[in-house]
Amino acid sequence: MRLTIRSIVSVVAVSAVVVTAFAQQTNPRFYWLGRLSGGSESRALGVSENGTVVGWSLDGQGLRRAVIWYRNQQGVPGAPSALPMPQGGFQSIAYDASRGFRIDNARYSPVAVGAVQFSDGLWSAGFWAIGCWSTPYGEQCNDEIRWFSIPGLYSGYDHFARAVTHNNEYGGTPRIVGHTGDESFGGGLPFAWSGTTSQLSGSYGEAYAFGVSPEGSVIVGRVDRSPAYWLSPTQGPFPLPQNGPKAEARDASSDGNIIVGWQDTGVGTLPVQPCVWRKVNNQYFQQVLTLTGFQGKLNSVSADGKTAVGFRYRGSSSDPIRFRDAGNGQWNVDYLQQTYASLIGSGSLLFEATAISPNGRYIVGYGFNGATQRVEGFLLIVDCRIDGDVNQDGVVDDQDLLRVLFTFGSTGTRPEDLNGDGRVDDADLLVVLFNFGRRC
Ligand SMILES: [Ca+2]
Ligand SMILES: [Ca+2]
Repeated sequence: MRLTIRSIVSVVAVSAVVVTAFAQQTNPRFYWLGRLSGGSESRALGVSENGTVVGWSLDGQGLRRAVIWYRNQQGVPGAPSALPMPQGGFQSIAYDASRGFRIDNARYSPVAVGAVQFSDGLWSAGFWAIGCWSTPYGEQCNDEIRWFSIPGLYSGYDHFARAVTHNNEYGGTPRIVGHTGDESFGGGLPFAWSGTTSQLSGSYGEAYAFGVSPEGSVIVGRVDRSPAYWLSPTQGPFPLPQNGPKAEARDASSDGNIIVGWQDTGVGTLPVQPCVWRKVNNQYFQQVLTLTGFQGKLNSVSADGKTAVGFRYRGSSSDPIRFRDAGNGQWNVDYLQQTYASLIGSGSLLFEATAISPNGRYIVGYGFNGATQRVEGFLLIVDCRIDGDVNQDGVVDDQDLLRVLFTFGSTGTRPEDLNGDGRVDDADLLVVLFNFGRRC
């Protein structure tokens, strides 16, 4: 029965993708993220709603260490901080980040999910957070961020926690998803953790959970060589239409109506294509986002399903792509290297966009930093506009307040007239005060 439905919904629409240059009216920012001391390279793999970035950096011994980049009061990311290594661990990776979540009587924030490799060689899935618990004496918290191993996984296998919900902002079910094994080896089994660990339902030889929607209602991944989704640990896997021998779902929008990933058609010299699965009338339709001579993959999508990021192959290298829903069934594509060329600077090359925050404000990835001559993670703040930021430096502070006060009573078009009514008055002052301290 499922096969019949599947063949009906396997409508492959090759989309006309429009390449456009986007006007930069949003005061975007771009930052290279550096490396751990002595390390030769880094990757940014995940970003939370408030622009905290996670990933890995090589350390002085050439080992991978999970790192987190916090941002200062002005919104500028600092040097990477190594996430704590649990006893017996020697390598680690952080794949995704959220501001935090609450499960039963525990609260965790911020949360970086990933894996630690222990001295027996096996990778163990878990997360880093400051944990707090309600007790009869009030809430008790860890002093600092620590590693929490996800219990109840199969012993003797590698495990990787790949994605986390962003439910501080979206409600829903707090959830971490991941899989056993390495992508390059067979035998993966997907799991989900919501305080307790569940194996995702289904009978398969090889399956992975790579992504979860921001509020946890849709888990996406792959079963054998086909893209799939789950609605809960016990509901699924449900197939997504594919065209070719292999395809993979990587991330989902908040309502689950948009799932992004890629497929390999197995045909020709450019077989790997970015894909969007769009749910219409309770059926998913596949849309292949392709241009002539274009191959690539999508990694991540915003909560509203309107912006997806990934990369296209360019010979032996690659370059980050961004697709934006044009609202008429078509998608606009742009290349971050070109769109933000003036911010990135000459001599630097971006390779891949690995994630976009659910609010669409932050994009992370990695590339070649011409200034350091190293491969490093990057953070692109796409939209740096904040109400009340008169001088457009990305933060609402006393400078903005003074600008309004010193021009109080002026008329005409000026930046201090924040509500655009032609007059600087108490209404504009209130805009600054209500947003005081906010940063992009
Ligand atoms: Ca300001
Ligand atoms: Ca005004």
